[in-house]
Amino acid sequence: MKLILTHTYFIAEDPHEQEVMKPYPPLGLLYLSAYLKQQGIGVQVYDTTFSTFPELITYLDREQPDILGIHCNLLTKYNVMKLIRYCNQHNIIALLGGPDASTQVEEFLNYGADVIISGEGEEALVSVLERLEKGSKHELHDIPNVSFKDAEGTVVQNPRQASRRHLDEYPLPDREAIDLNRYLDTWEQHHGQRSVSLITARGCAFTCKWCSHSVYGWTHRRRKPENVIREIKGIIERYRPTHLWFADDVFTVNKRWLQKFHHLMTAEGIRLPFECISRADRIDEEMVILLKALGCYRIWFGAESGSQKVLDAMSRGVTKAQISDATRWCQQHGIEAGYFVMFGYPGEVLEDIYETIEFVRDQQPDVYLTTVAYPLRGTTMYQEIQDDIIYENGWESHLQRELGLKNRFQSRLYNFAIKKLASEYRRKQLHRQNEQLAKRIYHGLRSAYCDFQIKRLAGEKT
Ligand code: B12
Ligand code: SF4
Repeated sequence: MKLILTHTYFIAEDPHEQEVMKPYPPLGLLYLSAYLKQQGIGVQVYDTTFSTFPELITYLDREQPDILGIHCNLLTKYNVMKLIRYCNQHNIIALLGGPDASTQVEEFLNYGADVIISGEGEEALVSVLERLEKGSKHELHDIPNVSFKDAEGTVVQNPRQASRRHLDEYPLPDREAIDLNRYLDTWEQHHGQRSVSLITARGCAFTCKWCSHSVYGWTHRRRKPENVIREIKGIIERYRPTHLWFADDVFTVNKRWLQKFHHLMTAEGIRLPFECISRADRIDEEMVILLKALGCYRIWFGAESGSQKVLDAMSRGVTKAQISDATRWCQQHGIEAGYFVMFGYPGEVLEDIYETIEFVRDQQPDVYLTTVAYPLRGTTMYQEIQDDIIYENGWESHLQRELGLKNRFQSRLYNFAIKKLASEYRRKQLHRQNEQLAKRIYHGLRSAYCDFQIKRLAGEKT
């Protein structure tokens, strides 16, 4: 049976990414492709990032697969739905996987998907393909992590089972299955760098309540440093990158691993600029020095909130003092500190919002990104506030991040909070540099205006 894997994320439909232009390929699909090929199963990957929906359809019309494997994440649901319809009309088995499919099994099956694999894909996918080759898509009862409809049309969700496979047993991602140079060229054109992403681990055992664990649960498995270095050497030889991104949830989670990785990379004479994500409680000054020696130039921290009360409510397990220390170590040793900042977590009140603004302003990370919290299925946050979620229309007409929450401020208030933060941050930066009085005055006025709006909107909850 002919299998095509795809993902339905199109830069052409993403105005935000069109400004950022730092695309990365769908690593999950590349891992699946490598594993299938290793098992002697034929597969093609259609990478949609630089394509369009009509081009994808033209390709499918031409290739006429028997099975279409679709990666679903939060942003791509509507396109996935369109593709399910296409599969239904063309007698193609619509097989879904990835984080968003894993938590909306019933809805996707009722919409027309044939099979859903929740969690890690490799082994379940091979079992499903073997079964489809011989039998029916309605008889998959004994394959863990698989959901489908039986012959009577009843949704069957087989039990979830975490993979115990050591990650080094999996082949390296099949980057040759797609045109990776499109990514590298885009990076080069917009940022003067050629960047490749890779992962050294799967899963995260920490308990931040808003974070999706739909694929790997609360498990954590790391590759051996030797195996990672083999991949890096191959990437360097084949793609000549000038930049790497370790796309792990928490790259610095294991100090001994990092020490060994540093030792081996130094012995190999490999040093490439890279960025990664850490946690302020999983880093110390010695690790910052090692990271710098390895080429790290930016570390992202989930600072999230300047209110310890909110951090604790998130079950983040990090203190403000730890975030402060980590920021200082990074900046002292020539690494940029990046923050993820979250507004609107349930229970956050106006004082917490102001504390966050002040905290980020005073810490002066080199860069920061903001989000307004949203409830993802399967998360503890979702379970805790289920009754507060506002479903205006049916499942088909919203993305999970578009859901409103009762007992929270209006989204306009958060927009002003984000603007106020930007002005406060910039004003402090200019003040430190003792520069541009006119701009400082401008940001002071803008901040005061946002303040006025925040206080005006604070009385109106959703
Ligand atoms: C790297 C990363 C990014 C990168 C790169 C994305 C990319 N092109 O790969 C960037 C920064 C761009 C990004 C952006 C976003 N991300 Co992101 N990201 C990640 C991260 C940290 C790693 C992804 C990865 O490579 N994993 C490793 C591979 C091997 O695992 P995998 O992709 O899950 O694939 C396995 C299984 O899912 C399954 N599988 C996957 N696809 C398929 C398909 C089929 C047919 C089958 C059978 C199986 C299958 O098999 C694979 C191998 O076992 C994950 C968290 C995580 N640890 O996975 C979050 C994560 C995927 N991101 C998430 C989110 C929310 C986003 C954003 C929506 C954030 C935002 N608000 O903008 C955007 C969406 C961007 C987009 N382009 O669509 C959520 C997804 C939640 C959800 N329900 O969808 C995650 C899970 C983070 C979290 N813990 O909450 N992200
Ligand atoms: S936010 Fe980061 S540290 Fe927290 S659970 Fe998710 S991946 Fe782990």
